[in-house]
Amino acid sequence: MKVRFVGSFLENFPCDGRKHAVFVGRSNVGKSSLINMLVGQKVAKVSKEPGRTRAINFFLLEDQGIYLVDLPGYGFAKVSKVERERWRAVIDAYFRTCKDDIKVVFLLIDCVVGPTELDLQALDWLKALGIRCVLTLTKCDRATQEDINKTIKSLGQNKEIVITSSKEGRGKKDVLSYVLN
Ligand SMILES: Nc1nc2c(ncn2[C@@H]2O[C@H](COP(=O)(O)OP(=O)(O)OP(=O)(O)O)[C@@H](O)[C@H]2O)c(=O)[nH]1
Ligand SMILES: [Mg+2]
Repeated sequence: MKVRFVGSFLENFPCDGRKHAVFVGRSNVGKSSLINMLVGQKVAKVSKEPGRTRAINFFLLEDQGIYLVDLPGYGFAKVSKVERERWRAVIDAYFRTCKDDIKVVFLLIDCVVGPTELDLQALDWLKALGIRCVLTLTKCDRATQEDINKTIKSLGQNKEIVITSSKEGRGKKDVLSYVLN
């Protein structure tokens, strides 16, 4: 898949008529890893240390003309209140200005941890904006079937759920079908 890093943005986001597929979730949940797994290249920076992605990173699928958008993670305790507020403002500005370009948001949830309070708030907020959300369970290679069932159950009647492991390539086809179709 031909993919190009377009840039890191805090404002003046590339809203140019191309569709966006957006990856959202708490710090360290595996957003950047999932993007790399989908495109089959290490384009997004992955780190063991949470809070690695510090701006909104755009990657362009060149043949399809679709942006993959990697958001900074939320819920990272070590980030100061001021910084947290700054991220919130950037993310808010992104969704409000680019809303009509967004095709789908993948809200990533760790399979073992399950949905956090912040995940559920993010889901409500995105739904209120009328944005399509696909709940994307991550790191399934670390989870038992019981963990997976429990997490799915705790998501209630949310219908669009995909199960992924960036480490093992699981869920690639499912996620790509939302991105491309
Ligand atoms: N076992 C396993 N580990 C994973 C998987 N996906 C990501 N990780 C690990 O989880 C850590 C965080 O991954 P990232 O992709 O950087 O997470 P992120 O959501 O982009 O984090 P921020 O940029 O800080 O918001 C890294 O150590 C990854 O190697 C997975 O599917 N399985
Ligand atoms: Mg990241």
